[in-house]
Amino acid sequence: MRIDAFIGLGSNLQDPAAQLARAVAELAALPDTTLVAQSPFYASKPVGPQDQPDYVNGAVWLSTGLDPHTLLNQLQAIEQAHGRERLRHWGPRTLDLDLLVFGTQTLDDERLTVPHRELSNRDFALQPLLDLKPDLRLPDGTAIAHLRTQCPDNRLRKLPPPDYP
Ligand code: A4P
Ligand code: MG
Repeated sequence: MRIDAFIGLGSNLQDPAAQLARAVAELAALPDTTLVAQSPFYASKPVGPQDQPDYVNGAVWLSTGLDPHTLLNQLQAIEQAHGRERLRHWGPRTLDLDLLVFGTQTLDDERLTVPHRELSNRDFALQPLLDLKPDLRLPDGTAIAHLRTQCPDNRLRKLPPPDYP
């Protein structure tokens, strides 16, 4: 059975928009998975430590036959391939891939909390989800559109579509 999975992408090092564009292609190529849609990219001010560059954020909608932990393994392998170093919590990174929503499933174990625990506080994750699917809801029925009206404003700026080679 295939599940609609929504992945948040973020980067603030080494040409962030290019990191995201590459990651979208890598996500589209995952086994037993198809890319349904990709959101626009947004520039945003860092949440957490302020002594780091602005971020570029976006999201993709995947249809996948992978289970959530296998999908997380794949996300972490892509992060590693982008030279991700885990130096500081909420610190700068070449690529962060977060599993935001996985169908109507709720998970909370030592490796995975889904929906993502910070989702409702982050316009840079909520807005791309809204772009992808304006009627998207969390498993408890909460509309993403409602969360977007309640969440702190992080000065999102929509970026022009990247130039593809
Ligand atoms: N983990 C648990 N649930 C999930 C999930 N749903 N998706 C675990 C992905 N991973 C999940 O993540 C730590 C662990 O979370 C993983 O090993 C996984 O098992 P990490 O990426 O290694 O480390 P981190 O940076 O300390 O934490 P995290 O949670 O990724 O940070 P965030 O919450 O993603 O925040 N500001 C702007 N404007 N834009 C951003 O994208 N990102 C961050 C990072 C801070 N500020 C930002 C942005
Ligand atoms: Mg992460």
